[in-house]
Amino acid sequence: MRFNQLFFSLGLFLILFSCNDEDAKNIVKSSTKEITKFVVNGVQGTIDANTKKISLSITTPDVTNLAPTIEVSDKATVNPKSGVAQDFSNPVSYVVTAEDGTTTTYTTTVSVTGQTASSAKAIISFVIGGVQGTIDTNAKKVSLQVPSTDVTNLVPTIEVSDKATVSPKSGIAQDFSNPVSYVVTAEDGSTLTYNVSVMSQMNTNISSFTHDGRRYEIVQEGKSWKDAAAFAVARGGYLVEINNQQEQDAVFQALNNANINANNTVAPDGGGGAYVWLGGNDIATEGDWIWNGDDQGAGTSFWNGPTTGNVVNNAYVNWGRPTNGAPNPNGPFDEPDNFNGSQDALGLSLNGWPLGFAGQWNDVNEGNTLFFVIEYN
Ligand SMILES: [Ca+2]
Ligand SMILES: [Ca+2]
Ligand SMILES: [Ca+2]
Repeated sequence: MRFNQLFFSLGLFLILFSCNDEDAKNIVKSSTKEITKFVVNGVQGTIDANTKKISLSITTPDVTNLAPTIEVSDKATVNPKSGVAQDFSNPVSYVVTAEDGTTTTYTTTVSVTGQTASSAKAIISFVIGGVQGTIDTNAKKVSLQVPSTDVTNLVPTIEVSDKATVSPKSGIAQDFSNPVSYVVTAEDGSTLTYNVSVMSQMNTNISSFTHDGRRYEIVQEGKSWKDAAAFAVARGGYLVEINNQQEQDAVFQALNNANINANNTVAPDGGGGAYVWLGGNDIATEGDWIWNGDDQGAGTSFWNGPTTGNVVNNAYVNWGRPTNGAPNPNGPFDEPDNFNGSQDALGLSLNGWPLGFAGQWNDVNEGNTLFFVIEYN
């Protein structure tokens, strides 16, 4: 028994000893650790063995959930594993571990073919203190009224098109005493400049009324016709365009209720009477009276010719005349007389003049400093 036992132990010892010896001598573990193939959606990646970079371009626009098929050197492993989905919005690192435990890292970049840089560069929203600006995308203008009296230090929150940037940036305080230019740059580098006008709502010379679902403002601040139109546009409106008797009556009634000091809005060339500006003029072509309250130069014609002219397309007119009450579109009218050859802007009389009654219209010189009425859509 003892003999057998000894032999068994010796044999076990020899077996163990000889195995260890063989391992050490003959088995050298592989240090090879390369990615040999990297495929996403059937597209084979380009593998740079020196820089350890893999790049490929796919047509699928969404790169946030792609599962690549990866092949590596014999006996090596890769992490993350082949077939496991990854978000390729940014380059993804793959660590390859060789049989001998050494590692190397590949960086994989997936791009989307056919995707051109965006040219979108609009201001989508412009907000100051909770007040949303009115954005005119054609004119590239933003206008808003804020409750504060001081506009010298206001912080706007600006939203622009996807992938576009804006300068000055959103959240940066600006002095809005004068319009401020904001440049929006699209992803493709193209730019657009917006002009932003901010006005204080506390402008005490402005009162408002509504008619037929529309808002109007009476501005008791004397301006030339063109300056008045610019002021109206900056507020998001236009000098009032009176299209029918109801609108005429609503505007005239509101003017009568506005406690206007007639001495502060006089047109000397309009018989010395008091007037407010309406949105009509014949500045472009003498005798061609158009509604042009935003002063964009074009508008709907409502009268053609002098006092003996004609209504255009059944438009409403209320020119000065010998009688009060509702106008007869065929006249007779005493205006527009283009007095002194220099009356191209439309005034509504507050207190009558030798050739018309209060409420009626007179062509007067556009340089007069008059109050005015703004209409909003
Ligand atoms: Ca109107
Ligand atoms: Ca004229
Ligand atoms: Ca006149």
